[in-house]
Amino acid sequence: GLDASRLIKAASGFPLPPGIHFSYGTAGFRADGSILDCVVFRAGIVAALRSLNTGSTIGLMITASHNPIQDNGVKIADPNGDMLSQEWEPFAESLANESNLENVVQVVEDFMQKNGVFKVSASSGKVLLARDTRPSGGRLLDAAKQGVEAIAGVSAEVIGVLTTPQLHWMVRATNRGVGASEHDYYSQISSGFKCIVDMIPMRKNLASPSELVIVDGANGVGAMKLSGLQAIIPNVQLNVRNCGSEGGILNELVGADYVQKERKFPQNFGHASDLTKMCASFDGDADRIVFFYSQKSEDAEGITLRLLDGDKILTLLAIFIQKHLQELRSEVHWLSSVNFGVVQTAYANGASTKFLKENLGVEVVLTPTGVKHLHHKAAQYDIGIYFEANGHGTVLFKEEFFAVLTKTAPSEFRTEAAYKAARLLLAISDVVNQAIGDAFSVLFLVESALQYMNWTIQDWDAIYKDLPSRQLKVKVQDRAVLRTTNSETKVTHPQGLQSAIDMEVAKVTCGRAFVRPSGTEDVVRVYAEAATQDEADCLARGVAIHVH
Ligand code: 16G
Ligand code: ZN
Repeated sequence: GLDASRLIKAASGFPLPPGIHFSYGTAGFRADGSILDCVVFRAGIVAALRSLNTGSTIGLMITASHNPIQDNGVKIADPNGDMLSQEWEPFAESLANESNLENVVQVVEDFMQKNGVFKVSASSGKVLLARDTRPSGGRLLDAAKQGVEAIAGVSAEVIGVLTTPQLHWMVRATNRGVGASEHDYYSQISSGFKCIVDMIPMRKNLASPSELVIVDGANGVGAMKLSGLQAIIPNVQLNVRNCGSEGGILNELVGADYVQKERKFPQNFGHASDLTKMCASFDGDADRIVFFYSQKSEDAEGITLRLLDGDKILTLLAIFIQKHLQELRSEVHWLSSVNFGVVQTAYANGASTKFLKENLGVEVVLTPTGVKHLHHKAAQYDIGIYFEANGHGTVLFKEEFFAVLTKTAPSEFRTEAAYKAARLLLAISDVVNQAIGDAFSVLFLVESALQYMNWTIQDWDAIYKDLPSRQLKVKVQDRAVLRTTNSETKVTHPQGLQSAIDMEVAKVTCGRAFVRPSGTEDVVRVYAEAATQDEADCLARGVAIHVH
């Protein structure tokens, strides 16, 4: 059972700030770092109980991703390295908001009873804890540790500063019983990358030993940790900018979120000397990445940004993976039924979805916004790829299919090409982070795919042309009034809103629009796309008026 006096004693050190409601949003709790001690302490309790309940190691990460430096937050990683089970979210939220200490014990006991926390599980548990580079991180990590240790039988292992995906990867590796150190993480990515590059059929440029990628580190943990890979990755030369030194501030005018939303160069980019070179931008905790390059233009500055977002990344990876999968399917009859699918959200540019369906013939499904939704859907395929347009995504291999690839003897593949395809897919599975989207993994997977296919970033960009789009946010009295269905593509409440949107859409060429309540801000978001930028802008404005 629960040691109530131990819990109360520990909890009394972390009083709840009055007058604030903390909600477990799309990706955990987030707020100004100065008011989060109590919430983080209690998230430590949740992680400890989850560890007892699953009999596995759990992760707890202190980060606020792309938010400003003074913010912070906490997310919990489940045994497979994915996000905390949604069934536990209401518990995490009610625990975080309980103002009476006696009731804290009651909330925990009720939940434990209901879920048989101690029945199905181990008598001891373990939680791995890490944080990004935010100044409030050290103090909050300690609060989380005390929360974990408030539950008897659970130990806290503080790893220190990591990217979010590194922590998720370690949780997954620990529970699979394989090497789970930071060094193991780097060597898995680099050996997968080497394997892909070694199999490149013909190299165009044997004279140039390496490709240059310029990285925007968002002045965060990604810039700092990338050096661990830089040292052991062949064939890629990295030039990392916005490392957090030289006065750069985390996420301020830098990072993937800034580049993708504002369509602007991050600081220290956009120089004439960078023209046409491949650039990549991480977000503050390095679980997101977008690519871009600079192109000569006629306007005042003379240089414009060409963005390659999550949809373009997804499409590139789908082309690369499908090529090898087809080889396998056609040569090895018992693999002919292996299925492959991609997962997007309503924000995916219509041109990407059309290309995936019509040109590649792959199955495309939509889910609501939020990584957990996409991840679970992608996990249903033998190989599933998911990406949000904002650059969060990864590739998942179903356990059974992965086992077939690893266990089949070379002779059973019949042809050399099929054997090679199997090895390539295995190498891809090493480079990707199957726990969660990972800027490092995606950076090197994209780079290896481009090298393999002998493409430049411009070739990649030309796969399809994005439809012009516009996003707006609208302040409303109560965004909870708005309800959606069909993966947020249609509104059900308030009544009449969907038909008003339909009327606006009909006014423009190739129009598409939807609205949804934000999960992270007190606003309603509007998305519109159409054949021209003017029409997309006009459609977004028209829809926004109906939302008010
Ligand atoms: C969170 C989600 C992200 C989503 C965004 C939408 C995770 C790890 N992050 O940042 O996937 O795109 O919320 O924000 O799930 P919104 O609801 O405010 O539009
Ligand atoms: Zn992030």
